[in-house]
Amino acid sequence: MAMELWTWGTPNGWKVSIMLEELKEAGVALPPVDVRHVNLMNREQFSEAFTAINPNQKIPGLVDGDSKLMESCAILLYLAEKYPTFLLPSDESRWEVIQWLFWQAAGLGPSFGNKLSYTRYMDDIPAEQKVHPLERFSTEAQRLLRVLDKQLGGRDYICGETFTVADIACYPWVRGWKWSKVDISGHANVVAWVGRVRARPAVERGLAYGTPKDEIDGWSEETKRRYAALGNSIASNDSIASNN
Ligand SMILES: N[C@@H](CCC(=O)N[C@@H](CS)C(=O)NCC(=O)O)C(=O)O
Repeated sequence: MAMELWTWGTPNGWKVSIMLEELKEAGVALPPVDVRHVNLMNREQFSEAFTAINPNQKIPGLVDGDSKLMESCAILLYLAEKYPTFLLPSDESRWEVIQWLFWQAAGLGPSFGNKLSYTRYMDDIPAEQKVHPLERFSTEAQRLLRVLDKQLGGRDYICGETFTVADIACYPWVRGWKWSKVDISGHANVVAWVGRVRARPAVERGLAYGTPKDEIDGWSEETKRRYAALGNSIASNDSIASNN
């Protein structure tokens, strides 16, 4: 029976699509995956069909037989437990991986996500009301990057030499640093890790769910025009180091 992945091309969605592709790359014979696109621009996350799967009305959602799952990191754990591989080790390092997974869910994701929202999407809020949240989430994102940079010192991946679900959870947010305007360039280990993770074939395939292949690393002119036509402003990337 096919699994259903309800998703959209955003960081929390990419966590699950990267996971599915990494499992395949690791030799797991997955059942067919039926990808259902939940268009956030059209507010499809609030549809009855999606709400029945994810009462929190945020992508991703996974349906596997009678199981309906929400929360990207819970879905990563579900898939990792159902299909055991190096992505969630079974030795003593398992809890190190799980703690970094929770660190992402409770810290990195919300900070980058909030910074992104105030930087790019909340056009209806007066600029002066954005000053405090931009400062707060920017400062916290930089603090978290220092933690990640230290953890990555002398390691290829977050929990050592092996790529795990902790990397899968953190990468999609960090890779979008130009979009969220969270400058990672002062964190050399993080910059090297982003390049290392991006080079994995399964990561490339996972990022292509819901995103044209030639737009994985940047929007085409046509997509920029489409977003602009919908009334979304395309802010420039020139001021990444600022809190805007
Ligand atoms: N904690 C949730 C967060 C999910 C989330 O915020 N998804 C975003 C896309 S990255 C979303 O659906 N946003 C639409 C909305 O907030 O209405 C998870 O990890 O799954």
